[in-house]
Amino acid sequence: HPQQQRSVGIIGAPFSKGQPRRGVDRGPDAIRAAGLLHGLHEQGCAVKDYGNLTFEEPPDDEPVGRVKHVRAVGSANQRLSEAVQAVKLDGRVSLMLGGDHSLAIGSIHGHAAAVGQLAVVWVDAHADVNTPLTTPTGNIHGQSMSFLLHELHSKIPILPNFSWVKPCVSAKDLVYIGLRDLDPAEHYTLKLLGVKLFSMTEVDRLGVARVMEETCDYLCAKAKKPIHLSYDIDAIDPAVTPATGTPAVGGLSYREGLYIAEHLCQTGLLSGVDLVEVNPLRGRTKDDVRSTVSTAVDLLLACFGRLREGNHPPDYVLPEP
Ligand code: NNH
Ligand code: MN
Ligand code: MN
Ligand code: MN
Repeated sequence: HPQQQRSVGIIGAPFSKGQPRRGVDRGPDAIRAAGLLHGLHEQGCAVKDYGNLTFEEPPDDEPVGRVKHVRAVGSANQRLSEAVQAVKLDGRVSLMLGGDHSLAIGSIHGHAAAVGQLAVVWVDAHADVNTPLTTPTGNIHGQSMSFLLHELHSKIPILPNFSWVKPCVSAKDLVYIGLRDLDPAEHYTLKLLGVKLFSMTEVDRLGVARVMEETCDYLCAKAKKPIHLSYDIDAIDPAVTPATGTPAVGGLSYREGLYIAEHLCQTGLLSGVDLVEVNPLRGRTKDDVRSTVSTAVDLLLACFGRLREGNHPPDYVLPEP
C-alpha cells in the first residue's frame, strides 16, 4: 500500500495522573505545535483533529492499596475509550496523543470495542504489566496492560471507576519491542503467559529489520487482525528523546524507532496508534525538548505513510516542457 490515502483521527489526551511528574499533560499541544497536522496533510493524509479531551478531577481520590489516582485514571480512560470508538466509527485510524501511558487502557479498550480482536505492538523501555497488587510505585502507567489482558483478569482487584474496563487482548496477540527495565513481577508474568517480546537484547542480536519481520509473522500467523501500536517515547534512547518521565539508557536509535513505525505502516493493518510520555517540562535544555517532540512527530509521520526514500502523490505527472 505504498501511497494509499490514509484517514487519521487525532485525539489529544492531556492527562498525567497515571504517573507523578507534572508536564506530560502538555504532550498533545507540543506535538501539534511541532507540525504534526501540517506534515500529515502534506503527505496526503485526510486528517481530522477531534481536539483535546477534558477530564474531571474526582474528589477524595485517595490511594487504593498502593495505587494512586485510581478514580481519576478510571474516569479519564472511560472518556478516552468512548472518543476512540467515535473515531473508529468515523472510519479513521485513531491517533491518541498522550499524556501518560495509563491512557493505553482507554485507547485499546475503545479500539477493540469498535473493531473487535486486535493485535497489539507495545514499543516501550517498560512492559507496563504490573498489576495493582505487584506495582512497586503505585503508578497506573506501569500497569496498563494488566487491565487489558484476558489472562490476568483473575489477578485484578475491583477498583473504583474501573468497572467498565473489560479485558480485550489475548497474550498471544501482544508483542513487546524495546524492553530494558522490567520489575521482577512483570518479567515473571511475561514468561508465565509466554508473551512474545523483543527486548533490547533481541534488537541487538537480530537487528530491527528481523525483529519487525518476526513481529508481523507472529501476529499475522492465523488472521490479519487490525494492529494497535502503543508507542512510549521512552523506548527511544534518552540521548534522542530525553524529555520523558522515566528515561532508560540503552534504547532504540532514532533510525530503529522510525523503522518500526515505517514497517507497521506498510502492513496496511495499522488501525490505532498511541504516542505517549512526551513531557515538555523534562529534559535539561530547550534542545532536549525540541529533539524529543520532533522525534515524536517523525515517528507519527512514518506511521501514516512517510518514507525516508521519499513520497509522491498517486496522481503525480511530470510537467512537459
Ligand atoms: N515499572 C515501573 C512501574 O510500574 C515504571 C513504569 N514506567 C514507565 N512505563 N514509564 O512505561 O511503575
Ligand atoms: Mn510545507
Ligand atoms: Mn509505557
Ligand atoms: Mn516506558
